[in-house]
Amino acid sequence: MNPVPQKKKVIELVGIGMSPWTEKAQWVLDHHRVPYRYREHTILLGMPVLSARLGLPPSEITVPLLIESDEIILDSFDISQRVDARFGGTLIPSEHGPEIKHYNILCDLVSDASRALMIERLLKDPAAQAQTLPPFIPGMFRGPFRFMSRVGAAYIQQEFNTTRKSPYEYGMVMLQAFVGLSAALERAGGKYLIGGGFTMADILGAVAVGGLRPHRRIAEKMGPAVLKCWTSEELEDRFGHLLEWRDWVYQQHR
Ligand SMILES: N[C@@H](CCC(=O)N[C@@H](CS)C(=O)NCC(=O)O)C(=O)O
Repeated sequence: MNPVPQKKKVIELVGIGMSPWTEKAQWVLDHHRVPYRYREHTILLGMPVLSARLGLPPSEITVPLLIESDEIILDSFDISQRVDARFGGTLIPSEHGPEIKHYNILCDLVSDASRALMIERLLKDPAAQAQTLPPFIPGMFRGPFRFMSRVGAAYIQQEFNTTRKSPYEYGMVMLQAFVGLSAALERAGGKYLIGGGFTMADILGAVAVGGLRPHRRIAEKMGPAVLKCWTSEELEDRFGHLLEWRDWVYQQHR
């Protein structure tokens, strides 16, 4: 008798296409060529369905999240660690674990600052508000429905307390992180941050540099006004070398 065929487990990643946290987790999955299904999360509107599906209160849910069978992993770095460990640990070699965790903190600080600044800019820019509406809203309604983007932005502002620092202070967080990253890169010889080869540190550094200006891969998912909201023009010139490095890392490894 033939055994009953097992239903193939499909890994699912729920994320937000323009989010640096999603980019981090997705890069690790793609690097290891893991087959998975990607589902775009719609801020606010998508939460009731996600919450019902996962059996978790909305307050406990952030994206990206990875669903595999009955297991849910709710943090981008936890997803990265889990996926990498299963596929040989080449991105996070154990001897470099602590250093890589440090780069994750740097990446989180920059992502948190760039999200806060992006929301500040979005709330002042009607064109960006129209461009961030979900794709199912038809063109003629995008103007009148801009308020939905403002509600979504206010929700993120409250959920992640993004007004706890002033824009100036967020700018300083980014500046300090990029000064540190520049020094680390120079110390390491200008190519890879740790050990002379590609690791999770380079993914985290490259994703963090997205706080200056998103990479083309992410930028092409946005309208021009939204891209402007995600761009820190006042820092771009000073850290042009980091943008060049980031583009090189993407070209080689993404
Ligand atoms: N520590 C988390 C943070 C992720 C995070 O802040 N995600 C935001 C992206 S803007 C989110 O889930 N927002 C959607 C929501 O709260 O509905 C991680 O690394 O995955």
